[in-house]
Amino acid sequence: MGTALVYHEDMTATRLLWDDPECEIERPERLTAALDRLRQRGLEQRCLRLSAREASKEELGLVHSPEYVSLVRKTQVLGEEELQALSGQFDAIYFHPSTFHCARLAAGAGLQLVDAVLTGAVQNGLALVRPPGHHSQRAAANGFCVFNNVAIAAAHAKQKHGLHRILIVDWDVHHGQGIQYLFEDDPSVLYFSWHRYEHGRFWPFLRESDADAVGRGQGLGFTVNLPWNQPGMSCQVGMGNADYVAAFLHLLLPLAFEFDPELVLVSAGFDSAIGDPEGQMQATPECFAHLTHLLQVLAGGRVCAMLEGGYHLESLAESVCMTVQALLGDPAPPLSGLMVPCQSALESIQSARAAQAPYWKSLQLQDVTPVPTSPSTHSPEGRPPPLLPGGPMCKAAAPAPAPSSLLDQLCLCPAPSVRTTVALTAPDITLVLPPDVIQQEGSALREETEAWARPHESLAREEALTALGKLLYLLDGMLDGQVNSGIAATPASAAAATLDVAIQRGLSHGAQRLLCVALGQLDRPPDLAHDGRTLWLNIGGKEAAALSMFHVATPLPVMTGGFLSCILGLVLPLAYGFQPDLVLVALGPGHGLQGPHAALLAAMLRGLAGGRVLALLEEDSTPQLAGILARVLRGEAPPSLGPSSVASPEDVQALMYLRGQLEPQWKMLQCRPHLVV
Ligand code: Q9C
Ligand code: ZN
Repeated sequence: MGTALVYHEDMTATRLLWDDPECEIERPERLTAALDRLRQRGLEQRCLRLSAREASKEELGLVHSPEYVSLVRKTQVLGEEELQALSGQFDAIYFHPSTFHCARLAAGAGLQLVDAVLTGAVQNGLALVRPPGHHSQRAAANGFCVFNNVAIAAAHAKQKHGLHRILIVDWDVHHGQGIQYLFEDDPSVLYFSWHRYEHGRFWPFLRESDADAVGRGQGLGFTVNLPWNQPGMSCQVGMGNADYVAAFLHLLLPLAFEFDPELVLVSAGFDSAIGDPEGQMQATPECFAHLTHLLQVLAGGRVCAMLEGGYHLESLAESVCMTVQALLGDPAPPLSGLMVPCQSALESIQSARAAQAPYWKSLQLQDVTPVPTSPSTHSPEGRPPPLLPGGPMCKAAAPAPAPSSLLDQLCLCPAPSVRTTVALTAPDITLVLPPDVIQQEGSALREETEAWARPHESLAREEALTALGKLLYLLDGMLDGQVNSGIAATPASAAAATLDVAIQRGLSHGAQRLLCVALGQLDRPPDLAHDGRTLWLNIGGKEAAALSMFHVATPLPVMTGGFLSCILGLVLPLAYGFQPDLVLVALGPGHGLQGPHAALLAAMLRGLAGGRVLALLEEDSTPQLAGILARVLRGEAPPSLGPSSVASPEDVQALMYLRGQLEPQWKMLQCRPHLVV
């Protein structure tokens, strides 16, 4: 459906006319650097280019007072000294004769983007704007912000499009207190912001930026603040990829799924990226591809991002490219660095979860229930299973590369030109496939296929061999980088053996770390080596069991809420911690997943391994299931699940038990800090 890029060159006009070290970082080159890089990468050309229009007086009036709008209008005719004097009445603000025009274009760009998405002209988009907006208030400019672009867009989406639930994700490194004030009593706008806080010692130094500010009146629980405090000595300088992903998995996304937004607006500031002089954080640009990707599973993929801060031109340009790439549906480059959230981040996440727990069912069960000492479900031996010995991460596996110095490791891994291939035999499959999903004709050589099949009785039949040949051919295409993702089918009786061969073939043909998510009745292949190269995760086992840190089984959750907590609380933390370079998802006998659930799982797993995901289906799966999987694997948004039921007590128990077992090895599972005794 496409991605809009909204821009107008006039927005480069506003600039600082006098000396002010605090304001000089907000300069015109921010826009040109981002746009130039999008062009260089060929990303701008893939977007629907929209020229920004000015927001009208009425539109600005959706969130600002008429007096304030007139005040800003008057700056057009002021001289430099008057501009400087007026600027001094606000905190961290400069006015320029072009400010009014630029700020109206910035707000108008957001309105155009929302209109394009909500009328179905595009799926999503980015507005490249300045001045930024999230600090600006009903009658005040603040922190380089004149009109509150994102807040105006949200109010417009409610008023002109009749929306009832809008999620605003503010990943800028500063607290968007302007947005918070404008919607703090409004339950139709869920506002999430993480921000550098340092216990109140970081700008804008507000008490109401802390985690216990959760909204007022009808809006209680619809303001979510995640303050980043000074990391301790055990941590690096600022928050990094693992901290950001953990905040999404353990705080934002559970609430967001429960909220079930119709639209996601992003206050996309990139001063939260590495290199930024304001934020001093550590997250690399690829992290923004992941954050964007994770948001695209909400609201049927209707995501509108608008630029806020971001003052390191190189970091800003890369991060903008990563965001646009993700919006376009390209697979996200793997994240660099150890995926271990720092203690300070976990403390923040835990205190935000505790502050929000009274208002959100998805947080209640998990945080109220203490970690069980004796699980309700047992490993086959009836006692806690032995976990593999070893250090903080999977030492046996090739460790993820350590982060090298700052920006010198920025690289793009170009997506293969063929995104998704299906190796399916059903004659009516073409009817449900998008036109650019290739239907594979080829098969692996007969002799080779037979050699792989030989150890397995269930692969002796002709249908099983034919299916295996197609699967091996597809897998080779993925491992050689010709194809990004794919779907293969197998007769139900041969599912386990086919999966076994796929794992062996993947490992022997270049995969360093292979994640296998097996749904339904599929056992871990008995001869699979315990060398840490394969993480086996069975969803659909009889009981929750962690037989080693690389062999995890959990029952299939019965309710949508349980399914979501299983994905966000178990599957994705393990997957992000493991950093696979190949993912196999097998829907085996009795998997019981409905299309939308399977699509959500596949869509979220696509964030791993550079999108190299091979889905294995049973031959008698419906064409609809194959179709929906093909669409999410090529980058389309999964359908939204609708309001989610709560997790059943059994689902919660299984998750709690596995967390207790696995947290010491898989740090991404943690959503609270260690207790220091
Ligand atoms: N060193 C935006 O990012 N100065 N505004 C803070 C602390 C003001 C940031 C000084 C920063 C405003 C949109
Ligand atoms: Zn900022």
